[in-house]
Amino acid sequence: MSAILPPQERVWWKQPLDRVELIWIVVALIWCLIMFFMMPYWHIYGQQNLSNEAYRSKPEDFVRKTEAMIAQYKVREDGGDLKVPVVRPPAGSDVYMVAQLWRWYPILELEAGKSYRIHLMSLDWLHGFSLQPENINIQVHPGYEHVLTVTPTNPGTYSIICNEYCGINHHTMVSRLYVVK
Ligand SMILES: [Cu+2]
Repeated sequence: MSAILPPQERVWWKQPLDRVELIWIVVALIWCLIMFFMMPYWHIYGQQNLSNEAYRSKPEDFVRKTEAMIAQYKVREDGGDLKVPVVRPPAGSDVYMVAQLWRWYPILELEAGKSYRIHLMSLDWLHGFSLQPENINIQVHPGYEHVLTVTPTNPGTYSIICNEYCGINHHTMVSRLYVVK
């Protein structure tokens, strides 16, 4: 029998299963199960997927928390004429960063080896938080607070770029993140 011709028996599903057919079904099922369990396994042991959280939140509340953090932990200003505050929050704390047409605000300075909960929110459109050269890349939506729990390990200056096209100055929506010893 070939698949080009219609089946001789119209009720083909009541015919006995061929051995080869059965083997293929079992092989396909086992492979499906392997792939299914690889998803949680690779999330935990592969260390590739972020364990991030997202909560509905109001932009004004988020701005308030961000401003409070800046007022308390600002250490200097950066970015030439742009005068972007650089904030060095205490280790283990909740830190906030606003995404807005077309900036990231403020600049964070984190300590290597310490954990932080980085909260991100957009105040207008969809933006993308991409941390270079690390493999961290998440969408930042308005009305949602995205929380990443991170422990930076290597001191250095990291780049943040917006990688969701967000308008005429999208290409200028860049910032940095400092990790210090
Ligand atoms: Cu953007």
